[in-house]
Amino acid sequence: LQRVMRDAQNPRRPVIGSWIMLPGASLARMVARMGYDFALIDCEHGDIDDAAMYASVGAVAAEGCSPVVRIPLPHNVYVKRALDAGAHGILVPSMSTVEDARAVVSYAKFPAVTKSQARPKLLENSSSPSTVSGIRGVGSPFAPVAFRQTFIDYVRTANQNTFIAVQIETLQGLENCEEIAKVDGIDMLFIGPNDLAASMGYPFYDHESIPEVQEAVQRVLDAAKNAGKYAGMFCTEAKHVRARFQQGFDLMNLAGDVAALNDWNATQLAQLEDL
Ligand code: 3PY
Repeated sequence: LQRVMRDAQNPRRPVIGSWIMLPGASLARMVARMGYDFALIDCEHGDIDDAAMYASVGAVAAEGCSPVVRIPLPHNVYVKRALDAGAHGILVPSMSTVEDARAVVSYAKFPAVTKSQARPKLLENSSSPSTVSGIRGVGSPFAPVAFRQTFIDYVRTANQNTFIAVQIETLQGLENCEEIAKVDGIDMLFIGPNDLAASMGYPFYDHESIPEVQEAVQRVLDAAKNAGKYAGMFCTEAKHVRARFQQGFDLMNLAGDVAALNDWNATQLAQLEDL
């Protein structure tokens, strides 16, 4: 995903993904073949447990699409499981403080090479891939498969390659978004517009129609761009993806499996209502 994001800057194009809320490798494989840049496996609100997450991540990666896991909370165990399964990136919901943002980065990054004399033999030719250092444990044999790398190449380059996106979707997160964006290792601010609107006092509203929420959206976009980071937005229709891309966002999802199932059935059934 890091490479996809970089390549999408020049010439500029939107990076687009689909949201997976249902378990199953077959479904994940199907979505991954639809032409999206990434598939978001939603372990926050989706019906996807740890075993299903592993299966979906592997299936998406095998199709050459980037698996991104939305973890339930900014906790070490969720970051570890998602990255060890082979997620190319994580999306962390409800990021509200700089401290939590720094903690997530440390969970997601291996310790950086700091003592050249003490480098293990196999790593002897590696340069420290990132200035960001963390506490992630080395050991998953599955993540290298998802990146089509050898184990040692994966460990050497993972700090550079794993993509960390955090969701700004609370009032506190909005207040701190400029500082969160500056945290080294955070790659993207991603807006959860429904939660953001709810935390601003507008639950159950169409956030597109509330000027105050749209000002907040612009503020988060500016915070990301001023920090030299990517900006992402949750979208539910192609026209929203187009508009947000034109506004300056880099990455958008187009709501996925459950939404498509609901919409298609509702539309078709409505056409038969007169019978
Ligand atoms: C939001 O809109 O709040 C989201 O997080 C999308 O799932």
